[in-house]
Amino acid sequence: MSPEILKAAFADNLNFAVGRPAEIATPEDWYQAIAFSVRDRIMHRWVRQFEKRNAPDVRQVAYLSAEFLPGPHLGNSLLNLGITDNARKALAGQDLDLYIGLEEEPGLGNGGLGRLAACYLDSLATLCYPATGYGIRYEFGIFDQSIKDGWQVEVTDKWLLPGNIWEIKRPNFAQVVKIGGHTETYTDEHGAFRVRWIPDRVVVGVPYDTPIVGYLSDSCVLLRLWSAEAAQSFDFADFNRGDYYGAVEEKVFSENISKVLYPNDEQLEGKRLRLEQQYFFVACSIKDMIRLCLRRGSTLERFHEMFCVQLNDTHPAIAVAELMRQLVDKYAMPWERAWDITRRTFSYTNHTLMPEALEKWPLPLFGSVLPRHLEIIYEINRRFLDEVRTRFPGDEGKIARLSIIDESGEKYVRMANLAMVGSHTVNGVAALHSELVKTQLFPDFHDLDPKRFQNVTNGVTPRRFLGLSNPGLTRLIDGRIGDSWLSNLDRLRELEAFAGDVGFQQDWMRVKLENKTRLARIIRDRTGVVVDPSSLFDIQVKRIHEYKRQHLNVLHIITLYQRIKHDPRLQITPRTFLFGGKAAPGYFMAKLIIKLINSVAETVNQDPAVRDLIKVVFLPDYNVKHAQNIYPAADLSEQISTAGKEASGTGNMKLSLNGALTIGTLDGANVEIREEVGAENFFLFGLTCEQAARLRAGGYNPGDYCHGDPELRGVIELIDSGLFSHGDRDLFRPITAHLLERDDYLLMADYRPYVNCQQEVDHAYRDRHHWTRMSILNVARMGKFSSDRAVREYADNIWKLKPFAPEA
Ligand code: B1H
Repeated sequence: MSPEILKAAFADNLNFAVGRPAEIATPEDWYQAIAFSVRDRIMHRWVRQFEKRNAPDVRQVAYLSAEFLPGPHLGNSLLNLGITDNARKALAGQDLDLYIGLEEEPGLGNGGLGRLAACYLDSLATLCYPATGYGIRYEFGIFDQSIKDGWQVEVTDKWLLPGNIWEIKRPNFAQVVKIGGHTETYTDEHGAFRVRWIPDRVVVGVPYDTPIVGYLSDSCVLLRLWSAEAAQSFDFADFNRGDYYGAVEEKVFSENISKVLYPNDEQLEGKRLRLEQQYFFVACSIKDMIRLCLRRGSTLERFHEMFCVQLNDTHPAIAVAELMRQLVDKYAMPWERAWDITRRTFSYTNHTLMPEALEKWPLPLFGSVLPRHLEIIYEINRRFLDEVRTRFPGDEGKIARLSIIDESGEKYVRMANLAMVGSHTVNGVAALHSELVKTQLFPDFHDLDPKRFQNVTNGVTPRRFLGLSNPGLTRLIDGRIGDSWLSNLDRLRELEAFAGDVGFQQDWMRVKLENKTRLARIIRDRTGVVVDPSSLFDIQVKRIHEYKRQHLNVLHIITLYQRIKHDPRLQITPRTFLFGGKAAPGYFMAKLIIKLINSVAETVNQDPAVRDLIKVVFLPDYNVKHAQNIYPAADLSEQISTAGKEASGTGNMKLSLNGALTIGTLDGANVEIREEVGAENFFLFGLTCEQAARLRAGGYNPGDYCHGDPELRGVIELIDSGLFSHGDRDLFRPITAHLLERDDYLLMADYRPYVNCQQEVDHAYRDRHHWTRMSILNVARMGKFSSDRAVREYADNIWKLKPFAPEA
């Protein structure tokens, strides 16, 4: 695609699609013109892809996820099409990056889980796998975060306000979804006993399609997001009675379903609307697959040969019951046959062991939204438990634990058990996590059928998270090993040969410094805090959660602060501590941790005694766009969750891929990152997950650690003194009291090892050549953490999916 052709395309689109000739065009107009031009270039791949995907013998994967966090499309699509440079040339003199930066990102996810789904779409497209991502087109995605007086304030995310060029509405593929009501039995024309569901509401799901283009692959995958609309043509009783407002109310009610993303990362929100959202997008997606299957002239007997369906956590797990309902109730298939097809269709990824995230629905609520599904689940469960009984006669405890229905008190439907029973494979997202899935989460299922359990360690796309966000490092790497590593990340290994090359190290340091200088400008513009780009950039960006232990990081900061105050001549490596992340709006402790970070920042940053040795910054509104500016500038990556709590983490991979060294616990994928980069290039501290379990079992007493460690005691006392809270001694008491009395996440036990390890970091950073060597080796050994590797593993081991042959 030559610069001339692109230039003409931009001009055409500016005139004909945007309707704003160059003389009066604003940067927003230019953004739109360029985006339209890029979309045009994607369209023909899309059309071809559609034909190939729906050819008779092609099996495709449907990735069902309540969340997708793709990030802004324009920059990434230019990169993946390989036309960034020519687009720049075509715009001679204009600032392409400015236009790229104007795009609102679709914040249709909370964090790692939604971003993982987006990385997988990028890799599926790049590797030419036939795939569709199915989800919800939330009108309001994850809230925008602003900080007022140190507290998080949530602001509605209006991502659709400027319009969304990347999506195409497909009203002709809309689906009708039933909700509520009751079931009836009847006898059909063949005299067979059947059930039908009489809903008390229906809503229409309208798909919006976004093509996700692969990297230099000629391929793309479809992201199909469902939006809820009222069923206007439906004969509402209200309407018939002439109750216009009643009917409008119904419309508003229907559209509520896809209105807003629940912002509770890893915390169950047992709300009716959330269940309706889950069912809504699952029902639309399953019906869409059935439509495609029948359209291809296939019978539903072969559904599982046409589609494999990956459940991204339990949020879409109702799909198991929905497919059964469709096959049995609508298409009159015998139960056994339908169940066989269902079990061959689904596989389930577990993303968390946190008890508060495990989805379960109170039975009455579930039954009132999905009466027919509840009956089907009972039948699935009855048959399943019969099998269990024959294998483990008399073991009622086991039966109670395996049951899809929790009957230990108030009754619940356990979505994880439904997903387990209805899937042929379950996988965890990092080696350690997958072990814990077997031993802690589903030991009884594991006894029953160990072969069903697999691991697929998460991966991230190097295109967005290195190629796009870190052009300086990308060019430097290209200069040494060529540019094929971007689609074959293992090739980064070739950098090992240059790890000790002083000239290369200097270039490496220069790029890092440029990235830090850029971030320092962003920090100044967005927060007013001035930071020194030559200081060590110590970064913790992720959702705020007690298990992720942002407050352990804060304890270290206060430790340094105390030391500096006690010893005015103390020399330490100057550091900039950067935090970013959103707290669930209802999560009191997480919000208080944000306030604590900001309060410590305020005190430390303006205290002359600190001599600018440390600076603390909370960068508001951490999202994909900001992440892309942050990762390239990191020296140190904080991955300090309590061992056994972080299923995988993916920020850990992105930071390391950008040359940050990790300080971390043996948790999630940290374990494998350390294995890959080498123990000598990783700052390890803290309890292992076995040690943590033993400590808890032996009666953990956090107060003992505090009392036995004067420095730690000083830190807690300083917080309680009101120094960081304008004399308010109670403000942070919920945090300190929790740490001293319960400390569920073992901060007190890990404090001393953490602080000591940070001291090693401090020393290591003084030897810049050695540090840079470690940084180069980290990048060189990140190949495993490409989402290309992860997607290949899913395709080979779980989906049994073949890529399209490359085009001639
Ligand atoms: C992860 C979630 C999650 N695990 C419930 N679980 C949600 C659970 O809105 N909800 O109800 C939303 C999200 N998210 C994360 O998944 C893990 O914590 C990370 O460790 C992991 O890297 C990521 C991707 O596997």
